[in-house]
Amino acid sequence: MSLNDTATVVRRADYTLSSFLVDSVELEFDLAPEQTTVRNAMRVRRNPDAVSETSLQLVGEKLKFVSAQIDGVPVDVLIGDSTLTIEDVPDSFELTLTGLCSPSANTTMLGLYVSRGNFFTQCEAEGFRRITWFLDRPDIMSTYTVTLRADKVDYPVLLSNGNLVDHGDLPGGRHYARWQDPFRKPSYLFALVAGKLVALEERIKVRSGGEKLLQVWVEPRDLDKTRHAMDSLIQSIHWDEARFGLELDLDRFMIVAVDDFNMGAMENKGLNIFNTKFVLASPETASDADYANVQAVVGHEYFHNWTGNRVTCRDWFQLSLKEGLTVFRDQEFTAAMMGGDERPAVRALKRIEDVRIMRQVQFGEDSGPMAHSVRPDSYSEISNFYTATVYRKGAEVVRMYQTLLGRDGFRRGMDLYFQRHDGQAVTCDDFRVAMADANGRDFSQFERWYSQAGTPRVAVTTQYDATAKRYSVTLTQSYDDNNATVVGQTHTGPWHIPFAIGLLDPYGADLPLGLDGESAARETTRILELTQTQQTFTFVDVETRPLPSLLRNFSAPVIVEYDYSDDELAFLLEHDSDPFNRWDAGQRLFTRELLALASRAAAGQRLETNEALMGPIRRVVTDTSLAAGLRELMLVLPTETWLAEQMAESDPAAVHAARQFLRKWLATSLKDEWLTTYEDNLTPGAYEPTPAACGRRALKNLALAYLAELDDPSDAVRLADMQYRTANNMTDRSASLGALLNASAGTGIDFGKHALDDFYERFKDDPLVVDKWFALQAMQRGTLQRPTVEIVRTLLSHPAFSLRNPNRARALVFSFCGANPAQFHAADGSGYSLWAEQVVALDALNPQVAARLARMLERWRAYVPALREPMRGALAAVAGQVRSRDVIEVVRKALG
Ligand code: B3K
Ligand code: ZN
Repeated sequence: MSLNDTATVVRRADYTLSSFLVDSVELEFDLAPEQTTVRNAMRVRRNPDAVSETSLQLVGEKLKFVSAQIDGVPVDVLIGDSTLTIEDVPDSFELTLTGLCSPSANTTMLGLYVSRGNFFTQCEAEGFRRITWFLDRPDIMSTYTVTLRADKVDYPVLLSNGNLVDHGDLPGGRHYARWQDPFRKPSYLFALVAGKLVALEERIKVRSGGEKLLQVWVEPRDLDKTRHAMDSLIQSIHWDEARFGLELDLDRFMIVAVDDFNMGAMENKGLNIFNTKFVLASPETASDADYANVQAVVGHEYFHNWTGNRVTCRDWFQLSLKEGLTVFRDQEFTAAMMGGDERPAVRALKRIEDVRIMRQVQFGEDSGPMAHSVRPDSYSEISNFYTATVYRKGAEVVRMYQTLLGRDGFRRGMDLYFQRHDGQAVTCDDFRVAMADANGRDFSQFERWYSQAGTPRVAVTTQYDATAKRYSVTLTQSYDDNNATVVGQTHTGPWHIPFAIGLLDPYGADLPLGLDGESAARETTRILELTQTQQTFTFVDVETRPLPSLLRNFSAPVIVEYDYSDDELAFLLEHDSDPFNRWDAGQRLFTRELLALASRAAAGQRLETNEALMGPIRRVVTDTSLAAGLRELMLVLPTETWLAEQMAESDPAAVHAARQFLRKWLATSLKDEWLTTYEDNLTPGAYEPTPAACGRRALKNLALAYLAELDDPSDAVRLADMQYRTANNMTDRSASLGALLNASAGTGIDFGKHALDDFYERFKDDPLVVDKWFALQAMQRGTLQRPTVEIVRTLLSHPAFSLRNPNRARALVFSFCGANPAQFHAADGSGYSLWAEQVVALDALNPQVAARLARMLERWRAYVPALREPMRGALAAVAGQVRSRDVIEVVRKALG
């Protein structure tokens, strides 16, 4: 395929019911790496609700046809490029198809493939068609019985969805296992695993009294790293019972870890398959972030058992129905595990982290050529739509229901949703209507959150009438539709925006808020419902001019525009009772300062310090009454990527200069405070991934990172050396290595070599830690003498590097291209050449992963002119060489 071919575009508006249904599927696998035989016997019947067709057309890819029978009688079939058609089929029949696939030749990790000698599957979204011909669409729900046959020595463990109903030996050293899944499911939830695996097992009782078997399957070398995943699974099961009344519906629930996996994990019914990165954890090898991710992803996949599996999507345009909802559920789960409602400041840590990603990744996506609504209208390759918009903005949309309805109202909506749709394949509208009906609300305008792409802006103006003691807040929503026009999105009217607001008195205390016409003053945070383009809300009995705290807890995925003075932001940073907005005020201050510095840097002017900033920051550094984790988040500067996006024309070099300048100034001016902070936040004793201990480690390591910025980094080097040698956990060990690499880049003295070599030697047999070793080097600051691109090029030839393993590719190539903007966007275009080579190489191996990498240049139009041309050139070069639908869609949209 070349760029000039018309790629097939699938449109939401074209959805039609399938003319046939598949009630049951019986699959038999004779597993062998080079050639696996798949026998597929299905009960098919005409769909009484759909247009009747005489012929049955199934889809299948990369399959070799062997035979077909209808009700036991051989039948002719027409085999197309990716179809199998049978003419004149009866109304109801058993269709048996036998075909061959080649798991060991499958480098795409979609369908049936081999990883480290074991078999795994990945079927979402359209991988089942690489296993057998089928009506491979999510609204075809069937029951599955699966028989696996394989060599007993090489594949002692044989797993599939549901319950094990039979197993035994076969002649020739082979054996078999038969699995039956009692629940109807779409084909994308099918899974099998076969190989040399062992399990950590636990039996638990669920609320209604039944006993369940839980298993975490891994390679034998990893068994000692499964406890945290098991604990997370048990926590998830209990939380879903308590919060949503949803119980585990199978007798057995399995998680299997695999080294080669395109994404995080997959929620196959009863047999979740996970990237090892989101299962394995031990203090020595997994960081605090890894521990948190394992808990969140285990939760996410488990929660899909109801939101996704019991109620699934009618078509792939409805993906956010399950993904947005399930991300929201995992976010709430994590927040609850961190301390729940009793500890709002700790809960806020989770919220801040999620919003940081929303703003950086999703807002970025919204303003680029891949912008789409939460429920997209068309796609060329569905794999490209597993995006921040579908997942994270989708979760914000679900969160807004809860903000508008309260937790009880949201629960009523969820209950009605399951009452109406359990066992069905439905749409985002069905979910919205359940929320509305359960609460007697009209959510028709709310539908625009699903259909309109783009980030709304809410401009705020205020007016205080001292005599009448009235304070008016005018909210005006708008939308920069430049990009929408580019990507062909239509904008039909204002959004329904829940806008949380508080008012601070001159001492920083919250005012009780009463709106005009209400009898008594009420809560101190109010949710204003903005439904028109402009609305004014008037608060009464306001004794003195207040300071507004806007969009508390990020109550809607919008950009707030309000002209705060620096002093007002400093005041909010110190006093706001909403921890999220406290943090946000600090970020606004930093962003303002950094953008001013960046424009001076871009103009070749001298960078100067702004002493007014120091007071508020010093107060945060020294405020030991604040949770360490929150202090750390408040003291981390906004990322270079985010800052570059705030510029009229992104200039990564200027942003880097500005951010480094501010880091060095903060390091120098607060040196004693950083040293004290370091000493005060040590975490002696056994490793614990609790929020308190993680917070202390984060703050301590931030202090170390600042100290490494000093002209004379000897304190940092001394502390980092010692920390490296004595660390009993990966967070401390990798942070000290990072500080040493950074001090080296600042001074030109190689402080890091010894630790870097030691790190590799120590962990070379642990792939996930070797990934960290690659990533740390790819993300390090480069120097004129040694740009990072050269280090990355050298590492591409390292014996431990392979583009075939997605985690390894992400660790080295994605970390460099996506998380080291100053080096990636080097003026000589060296980063872009590397990017282009790797996209082309990946395109031939693994289109899904290639397309993710391809997206890293999609926003080329937003950059300064000197970078635009080389970026466009790299995209054009790639466009001429790639073949996959995945990458072609991305580069075509990017080039426009
Ligand atoms: N549902 C899967 C994602 C599948 C991605 C397919 N390209 C994991 C998840 O979101 O839980
Ligand atoms: Zn998901």
